[in-house]
Amino acid sequence: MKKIILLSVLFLSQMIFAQFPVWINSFDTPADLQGWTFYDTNGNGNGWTQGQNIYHNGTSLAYGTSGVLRHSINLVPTGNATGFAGENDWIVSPEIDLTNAGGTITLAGYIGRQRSSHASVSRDLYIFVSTFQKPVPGLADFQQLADAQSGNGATYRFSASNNLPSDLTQFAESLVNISAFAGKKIYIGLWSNRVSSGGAPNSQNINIDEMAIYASVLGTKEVKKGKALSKIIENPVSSSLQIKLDAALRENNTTINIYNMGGQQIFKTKYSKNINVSEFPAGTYIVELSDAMISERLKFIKK
Ligand SMILES: [Ca+2]
Ligand SMILES: [Ca+2]
Repeated sequence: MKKIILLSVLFLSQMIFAQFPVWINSFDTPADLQGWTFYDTNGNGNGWTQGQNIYHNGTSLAYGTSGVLRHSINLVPTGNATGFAGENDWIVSPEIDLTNAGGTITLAGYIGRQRSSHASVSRDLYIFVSTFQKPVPGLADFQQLADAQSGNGATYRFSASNNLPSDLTQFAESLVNISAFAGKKIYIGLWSNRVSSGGAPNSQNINIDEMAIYASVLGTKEVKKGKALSKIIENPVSSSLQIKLDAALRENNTTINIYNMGGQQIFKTKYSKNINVSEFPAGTYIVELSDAMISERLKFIKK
């Protein structure tokens, strides 16, 4: 199942030349939703959640093996959540910092359906721009975006309905151009609702295997001026990449992702003081340090 996602990323990076990852969430573990805010607005105990994907195996609904962000009105193995007809649930991301991102900025979602009869898994996305007056949006700000499509942000739509794989355990790539938010700090809100008019899709039962933002231009300045940042102790690197971690990053929760200059992820591991990169070809790489709350990116050269 992973394979298609890696291929999708490969495809994306080939399609849009030199895409740098700015933000990636694989939704693989509950820790991946740290900092996200959940709103079960109709109070039925059912809403957006992290867990295994749900799909129909031909006989009944079952859990798959992918860690996803999902919204389901169907229960496993059968039946519906109580009060599903009134679903009106939101989830809002933590702040996503695009101050270092420019050029073409693409938001990618890897989306799967839960039943073969659900041809559409379109989902509106609401993007709120952080400002000095209102740095952190509340639910009402997103509801205003959804209602009037006004306010401090914009509406987009994930729409994977035309290229959904017939295999319900697989995911289709949906791309949204969010270049308008270059240099800004944003929040992404997802709404799962039963609105039947006005154009907002009312289909539920969605699995999102991964969301990512890629930029064609990445500033070289490091973000968060004036604060302690992670540092690469010796750069260029011969065999062991040594990183002194920013105190703001929680060591036990920090993941290391390494990308080549084509924007492809080539390595992932838990943080440790010495990371063996002796097998890497000589060249320039971007290492991303992330503890789900905070991400930092550093460049290094492999000798
Ligand atoms: Ca709900
Ligand atoms: Ca995943």
